[in-house]
Amino acid sequence: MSQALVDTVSPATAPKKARANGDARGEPSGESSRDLRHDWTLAEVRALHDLPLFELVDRARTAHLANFGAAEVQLCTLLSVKTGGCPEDCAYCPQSSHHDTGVGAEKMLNVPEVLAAAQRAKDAGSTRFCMGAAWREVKDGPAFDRVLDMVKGVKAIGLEACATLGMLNERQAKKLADAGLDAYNHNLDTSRAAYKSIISTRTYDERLATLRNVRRAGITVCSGGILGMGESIDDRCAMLVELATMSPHPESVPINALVRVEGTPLAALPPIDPISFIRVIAVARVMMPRAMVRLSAGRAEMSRETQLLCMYAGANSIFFGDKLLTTDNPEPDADASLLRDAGLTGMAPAPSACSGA
Ligand code: SAM
Ligand code: DTB
Ligand code: SF4
Repeated sequence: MSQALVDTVSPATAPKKARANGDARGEPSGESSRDLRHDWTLAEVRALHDLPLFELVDRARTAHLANFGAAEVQLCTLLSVKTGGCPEDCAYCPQSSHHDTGVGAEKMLNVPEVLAAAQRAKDAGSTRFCMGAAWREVKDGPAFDRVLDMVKGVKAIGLEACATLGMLNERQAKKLADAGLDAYNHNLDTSRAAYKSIISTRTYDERLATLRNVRRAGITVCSGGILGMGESIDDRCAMLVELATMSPHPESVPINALVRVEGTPLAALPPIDPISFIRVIAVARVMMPRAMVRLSAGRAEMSRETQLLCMYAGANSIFFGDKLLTTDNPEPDADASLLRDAGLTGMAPAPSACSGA
């Protein structure tokens, strides 16, 4: 990792505008202001989506600049702490035991291994560390207790801690909150209507119930979806309506482009058109102006220009590190060059991430 990028995330480069949504600060979202809407209809979101591209991007940029610094991008690192062998049948996922992808069931990582990776991520310039497990749901017991220790350790290093472990009840969410977890990622993935063609082993309502449990425990909500799974434009808009009619809005909205993995049922789909992808980023930014819109999986197949237009249209976070969970992400040096060439800087750590609490 180049020293120049590490330098950009020193507190001296703290954002001109503080992140307004309370993400990673353990605060309730600051959602009292009138510019936040929770009553979006599919028809108006579709109209927004279909605006001439530059008009849509202008609106997104205005919403972005009202809430975030113009040039700041949060760097986050992902780590799969329990890989493969998952009983769910998510059609996109290389870790499902229903698909023959070459990703086998591995042993869970131990706490020191995870904390060593978290320290490396911090040293490389990341301010958020997200731990993923190929589980249908959290089960009480030693594996969950180990995750709690991982969360405590990641916080002690001074990073925002995020986890994505599948479904969760309220008591388990509370335990994660007590361990210091800042955010829980649980994606809606797509619209309610399209969901059934992607996953049969759990319902959309179960996903929403997990998100409610996360919210009730005081953990910030990270929820978004995947584009390029054969969904319609209305499906994309309907997914954003589900998210933006939550009150408060999710603090984080990851938008993934499908990583087409050989052996999954979606492997032969065409890649999503970059302009279609950028439109969804821009619509998400307009609808949820204070959320972190996270340009997530799929960047390895995107041009530099597509990625930069996503950031101009409101994406302000990327996964940093050469691997996502099981698939490739751009090399850190390539990302450092991308940000440097565009005059973008890594976002400074949120105060709570520095406390070691
Ligand atoms: N097992 C947990 C769950 O599903 O909630 C957590 C891990 S799961 C891998 C986290 C998210 O990764 C999924 O909800 C999905 O949105 C995303 N994901 C998985 N495979 C993907 C792929 N091939 N392309 C893009 N995103 C993917
Ligand atoms: C999210 O929305 N995308 C990340 C994170 N949340 C956990 C996961 C992407 C996984 C891509 C496929 C893989 O690497 O296995
Ligand atoms: Fe399992 Fe999560 Fe992959 Fe679905 S997305 S198969 S729940 S690891």
